[in-house]
Amino acid sequence: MSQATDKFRYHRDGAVAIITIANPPVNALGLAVRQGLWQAIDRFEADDAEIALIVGDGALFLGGADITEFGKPPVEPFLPDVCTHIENASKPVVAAVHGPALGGGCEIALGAHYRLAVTGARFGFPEVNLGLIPGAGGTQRMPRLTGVRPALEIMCSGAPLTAEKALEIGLIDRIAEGDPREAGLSYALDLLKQNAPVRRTGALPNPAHDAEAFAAARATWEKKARGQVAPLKAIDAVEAACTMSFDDGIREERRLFLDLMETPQRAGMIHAFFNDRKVSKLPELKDVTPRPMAHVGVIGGGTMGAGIATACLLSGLTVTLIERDDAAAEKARQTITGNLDAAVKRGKLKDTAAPLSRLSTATDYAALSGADLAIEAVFEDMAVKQEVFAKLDTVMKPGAILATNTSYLDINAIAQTTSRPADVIGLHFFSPAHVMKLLEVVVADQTARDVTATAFALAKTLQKTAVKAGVCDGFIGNRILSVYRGAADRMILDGATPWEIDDAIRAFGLPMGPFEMGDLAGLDIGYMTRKRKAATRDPRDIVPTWADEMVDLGWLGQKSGQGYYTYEGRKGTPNMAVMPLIEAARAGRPQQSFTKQDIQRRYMAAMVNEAAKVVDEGIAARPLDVDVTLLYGYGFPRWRGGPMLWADMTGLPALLDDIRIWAETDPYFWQPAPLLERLVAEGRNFADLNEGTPK
Ligand code: 3H9
Repeated sequence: MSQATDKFRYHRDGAVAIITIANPPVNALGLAVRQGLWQAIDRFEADDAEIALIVGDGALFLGGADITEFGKPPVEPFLPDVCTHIENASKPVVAAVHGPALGGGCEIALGAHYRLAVTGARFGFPEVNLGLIPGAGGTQRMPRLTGVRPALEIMCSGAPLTAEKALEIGLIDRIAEGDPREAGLSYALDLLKQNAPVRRTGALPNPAHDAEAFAAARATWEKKARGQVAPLKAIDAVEAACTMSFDDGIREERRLFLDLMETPQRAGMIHAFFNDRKVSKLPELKDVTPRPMAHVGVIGGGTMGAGIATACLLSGLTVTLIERDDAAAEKARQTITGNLDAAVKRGKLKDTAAPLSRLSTATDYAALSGADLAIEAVFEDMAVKQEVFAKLDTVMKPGAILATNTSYLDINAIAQTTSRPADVIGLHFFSPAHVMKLLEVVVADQTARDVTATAFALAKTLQKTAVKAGVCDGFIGNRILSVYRGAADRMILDGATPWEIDDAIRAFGLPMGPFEMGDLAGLDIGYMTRKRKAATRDPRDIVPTWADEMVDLGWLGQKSGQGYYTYEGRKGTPNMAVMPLIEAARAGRPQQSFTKQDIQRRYMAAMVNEAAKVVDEGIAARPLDVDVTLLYGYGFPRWRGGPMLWADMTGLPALLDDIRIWAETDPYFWQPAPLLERLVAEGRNFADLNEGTPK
């Protein structure tokens, strides 16, 4: 079969033609596979086989369309036509699914006349996670089999279904145990025996138009999608299945799909998809074997330490938590138990007994002598941390890793208090540590490569996304945060209100604005950071005096009932009592009004400019590491891909022009990043520095 042979096998087993798709690693439906499938169906039609069986080789059935082809001109045969070609076969076609059948992979199965799944198979339409909708007939065929409700749920959420659920809703016909080829063959022979006819899903009547289901789905996804357009388009496409002929519905689905393909949201989400995989691929860690990791010590049982311990317990690790006395240890145990209870409620855990059996608490560091890793999560103070590390150095076994969860402090200085700086690393978790996906792995000057590799392996065990960062004040994320927060404070001084800024940032797609976020985290945190930095602050820097005054007044945000907002429970209304404090700080400064777009542009420019410095200094290895950090640690909307992609798409020259204009009145704050200037001069983008990243 010409060029498709290596991705395909066409075999005869008696009356059955077995079509095997073999395109590792995920059997994506790239051009060669589509051509091969088309030709395989033609061959099946031409020979004397009585029934065809489609199976996937390797770990799964089919992972969907080949995402690396997106954004390039599509080449025939198009996937929807391949599905229809299968459906139009004059003899029955069976799909035998194992592992995931996703997106276009699920649509190939729907094009077949009969569907079997082996236990463990999953059916999903994850296109919304790529800013798309199913585009190969899924929105038209699935509701014809299952009705609209399950189709709306799976296509808007992107979450896959188990084989059992797929059988229950009528998506598939049979479940079997064991090897998909054998199970499929036996099903095909059964069908032959029964003289089973060709059964075309596209020929089924339109699904009933369930107006209530559509209204409910629109209401839910307008809220949940927060600016993301694809889920709402998926609803439109499923509705077309109810109101149009099958052929018109397919055309409507294709139109919506191709429209979405042109959107920046599609580009943003595909950028994020590949970055998720690229971020942990570091050339310097290739072929480096991680150290063994089963027993973790956590020092400090506050919110952060308890969260880290919870994350480790949820992932099957053994945890010894050190606190200063029995009462504090007991309190930490209660916090962890509460976290685990909440995980049970969220369906993440069956019961708390097993993880709790792996938890011990102690007040003596000697209890850590058998641990493979210790993670310190004590008070953010250099002297306190150095004392902890000196103690760890005396009790930890040779080869154990000593990690700090500091969010700002100099890890080189911490490492120097030990006799083994090569074993010291930063593991910066985000709060709540058992929920947030990001782990900044902060590599100090002397950190050994296998220690870094172990940190990445740990992140995988904890199901977190690890980003490598270098040592500086705030590493990647908090360093950039402190600058865009600074831009927000400057806009307040120049005439914007905190609430206008929060509104604008939410409208941009973040779940919260910076001032709501401050209220949630506690305004004393920023206050303490300002105090810590006071001695080294450049006199040209501005200080948000009102923010210090708020803390002095006891306005700490949600926990004290008022901050930038006043709270009834967790719902806040603007606290106008802040305005006189702000107005006093503004005295004598020229005032201007800011539109939403003005606010968004300054905020983003500050973020990108600092990020460019972070990349240039090697604190982040590549622009994509910044994008991943902001996505998983700071609520940056996934559909925008990340701030560096946003900057590329917005246009670096115009962004640099703006920064230069703002620098005329505030040259200290708006110092253009040298990397940004170089890229503009060379006509390049940040993406060009993400070497090898598919665009
Ligand atoms: C679609 O189908 C649209 C249609 O409705 C209509 C079309 C007209 N294409 O994740 P892993 C790569 S949209 C190309 O680490 P796992 C991935 O980048 C598509 N490449 O493996 C990685 O490469 P590398 C709907 C793909 O075992 C390698 O494969 N489908 C694709 O942890 C291994 O990936 C989806 O959205 C692809 N479709 O998980 C499914 N998928 O080694 C997306 C993966 O160079 N994929 N790669 O870094 C997944 O969710 C997971 O990959 C999967 C396997 C669950 C399949």
